[in-house]
Amino acid sequence: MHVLILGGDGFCGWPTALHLSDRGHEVTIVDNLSRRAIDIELEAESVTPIRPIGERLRVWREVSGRDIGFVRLDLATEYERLAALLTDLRPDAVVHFAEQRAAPYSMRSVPAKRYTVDNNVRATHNLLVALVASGTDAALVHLGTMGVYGYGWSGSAPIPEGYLTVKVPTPDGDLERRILHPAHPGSVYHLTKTLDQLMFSFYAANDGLRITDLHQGIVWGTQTAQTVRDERLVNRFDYDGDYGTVLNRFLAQAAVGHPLTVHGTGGQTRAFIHLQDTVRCIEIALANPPAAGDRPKVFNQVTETHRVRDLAKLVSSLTGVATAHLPNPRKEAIENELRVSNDQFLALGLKPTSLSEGLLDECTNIAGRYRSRIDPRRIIARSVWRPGMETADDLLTDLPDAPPSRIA
Ligand code: NAD
Ligand code: USQ
Repeated sequence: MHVLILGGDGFCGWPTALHLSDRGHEVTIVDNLSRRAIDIELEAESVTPIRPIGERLRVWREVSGRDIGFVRLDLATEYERLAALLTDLRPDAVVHFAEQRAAPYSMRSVPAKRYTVDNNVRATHNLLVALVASGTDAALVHLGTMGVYGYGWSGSAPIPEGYLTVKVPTPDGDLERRILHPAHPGSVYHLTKTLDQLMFSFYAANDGLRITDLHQGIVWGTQTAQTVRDERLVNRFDYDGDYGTVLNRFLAQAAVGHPLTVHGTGGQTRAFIHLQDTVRCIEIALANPPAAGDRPKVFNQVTETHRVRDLAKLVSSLTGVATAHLPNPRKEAIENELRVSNDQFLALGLKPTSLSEGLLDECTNIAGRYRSRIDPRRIIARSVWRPGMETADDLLTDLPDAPPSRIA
């Protein structure tokens, strides 16, 4: 199968490209390298020393004997080139990762809010129009987010996979309808993912596009079976206040003895998945597309749920580093329960990697090994959800020195 990986230079896209190439698929990466440009803007770097895309691809050829194509293209602004590419390559499948994906970055300023909406909405819409206009009959798999459902909305009922059955009272009795789960975005970034969902519903119904939307939880971990094959294939690991996600951030903080930055009480419960399971889920989704005319298929791509303060406690117990409760820069529920249905992936053969299996390896082989690359000034999250919200800068100066990390 020829698969286009849009956003294939990124944290999830790069290991997916290698995984699918290793499985014998023909792979072409499309990326505008905007994520690398944002690193320069934020003066923050991946903890792991990621190599330029050209070198990554040469090394993959050396270690696997397989070629991966690369096209530098901006999906949001280069529609004609995108349509021509689809006409030229006629891919069997397209995996769409190519969006600005950090909630804090999307809230940091007016230009960042506008960029996130312009980039994400236009990228997705250009792709959908181009698939139709070029007559490309490819299965489309998109990386969405658990955050489209919001947190705390559904009480103790598990969050269903994309759709909800509702009863509408009418004078003639109740009508039963299956509707897209109501959207409760918690950031401008998450808002763009809810808009993506509507676009998918429309193009599936109107044009018969075959679309799968993966509502993914927070991805943790860095490496997969392919990225470990040569140090020059190493995957990205973000730890900074905008792009670092909570568990990876705690691991990086522990590696340099920085107190673990729990926002508020740490009562926020979120869904997680290991990167190795992400690439496997995408392979499963590609093998099980909906039929033309079906509504978009939605999978909840998560394997575990955890409360933020419990993650901090776990990392603290592994490393000896203390926890700090900081003012929460976000506008989110202080505490929430979260139960998520993920039956479809389990039924299709996913064998989840648990936190207990992979965490120690991450501590030592990634965060510990590359700790000299961590800049403590990039750790505190400074993007605030509302002007005037308190940030942790002042408070941190009052913190006692953390005991030294036990990471070797
Ligand atoms: P990332 O920022 O590391 O990768 C995204 C890639 O897309 C980058 O290489 C970037 O250069 C590229 N890109 C962005 N806009 C583009 C455009 N207009 N044209 C071409 N390329 C463009 O992000 P990631 O962590 O790999 O996330 C990938 C996808 O998965 C995102 O859509 C994100 O919303 C989703 N997701 C990620 C997580 C997570 O924890 N990382 C969790 C749930 C969902
Ligand atoms: N948090 C802390 N301390 C930190 C960082 C985060 O307590 O140092 C808290 C946040 O306040 C939040 C939770 O941890 O309550 C999760 O934050 P996060 O930055 O790990 O995740 P989030 O902003 O939700 O975004 C990430 C990815 C995004 C993806 C989303 C999946 O960046 O691309 O869509 O996870 S989900 O959360 O399921 O919507």
